[in-house]
Parts: sequence; C-alpha cells; structure tokens
Amino acid sequence: MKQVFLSTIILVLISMGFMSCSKSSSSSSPSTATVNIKDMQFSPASVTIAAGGTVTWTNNDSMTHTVTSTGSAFNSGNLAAGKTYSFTFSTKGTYPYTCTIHPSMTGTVIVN
Ligand SMILES: [Cu+2]
Repeated sequence: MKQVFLSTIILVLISMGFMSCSKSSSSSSPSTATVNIKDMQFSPASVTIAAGGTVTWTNNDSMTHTVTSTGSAFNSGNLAAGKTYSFTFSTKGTYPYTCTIHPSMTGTVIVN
C-alpha cells in the first residue's frame, strides 16, 4: 500500500516537471508587426520582430506622413492619408525612424 502511494507521488512530481518545461518554452519574436499612424504619432512607438520579418505602417491620419529611418535603412517617401508602407528587415538591430514632415514623430523597430 505504501509503495502505491509513493509511486503516485512520483508520477505527480514527474508530470508537474513536464508541465513547467512546456510552460517555460522560449517565445520568439513575431514575424510581422503593424504600426498605426494617427494623431501625429506612431502607435505603438516601438515594435519588435524577428529577423526576416516585415513591419507595415498604415497612415490612418488626415495628413501626409513619412516613415524614414534615421540610419537611411528604409524610407517610405510621402505616405498620403489611407496609404500603407511595408519594409522587411533582414538584419538584426535597432532602427529608429521619424517623420521628415513632423520631426517630433519618432518610432523604433527592434529586429532580433
Ligand atoms: Cu508626419
């Protein structure tokens, strides 16, 4: 009787171990991200994607904006209201960007 009890305890401990393993599996960055341009802001201001992933910006504002990398990695040019711009990031790194029409608008893409 005591052995049955002990083996039950061991089985429970083993299954708990498996559960904690599956829970702690590493989460990788998504391959796509979207940024909403509205009220002269990039939202969210910072997005993180995996290398090879694509970020799409949508201008949901009433005026023209640009999505321009401060390191000249990408540049949407004039992005009229209602238009979208996508860029695929193949190289890991941190990419700050701005709107050249409204330099107070800033954002960051993190590629890891
Ligand atoms: Cu702008």
